Amino acid sequence: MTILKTLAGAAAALALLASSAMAHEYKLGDLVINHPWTRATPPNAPAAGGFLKVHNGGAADDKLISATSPAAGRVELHEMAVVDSIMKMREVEGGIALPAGQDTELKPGGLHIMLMELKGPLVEGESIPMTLTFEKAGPIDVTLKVEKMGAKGNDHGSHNGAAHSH
Ligand SMILES: [Cu+2]
Repeated sequence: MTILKTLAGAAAALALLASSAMAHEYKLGDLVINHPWTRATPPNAPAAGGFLKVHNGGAADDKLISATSPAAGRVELHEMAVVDSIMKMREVEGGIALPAGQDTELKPGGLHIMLMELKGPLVEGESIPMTLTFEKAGPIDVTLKVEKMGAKGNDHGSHNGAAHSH
């Protein structure tokens, strides 16, 4: 590859990065889906959590009923619940409710998307394609940003990379 081509490629990649960093938000009908993300995994990790925020600006409740990703053999929707004094995750029956006029946040320790049967490790900095399907709004393709291993997602107010120190 010539230097010129390399530079052009780098510029295109940068432009893509810049635009996705600024607008990592999706609109689907009355729903706004904000910053889908996941975490880097160690080799051979069987599963990873997926997180995002949904604002339902409509007058009717909606529901996240399923998700699929080419990076995972199977994707489930999970909630955390205390079972016999132990916090465990389990599948949410009927999907994740998105009440009208409200924000619903999927985050570590709470509701989340579970990528099962991972086809390979998730690498920090990469993006994972995912299709989300809502009961009323229908399906939408999004990408999950892969953040560092153990990221808690508390610092997304200022999502500029500089805040990722923990
Ligand atoms: Cu889970």
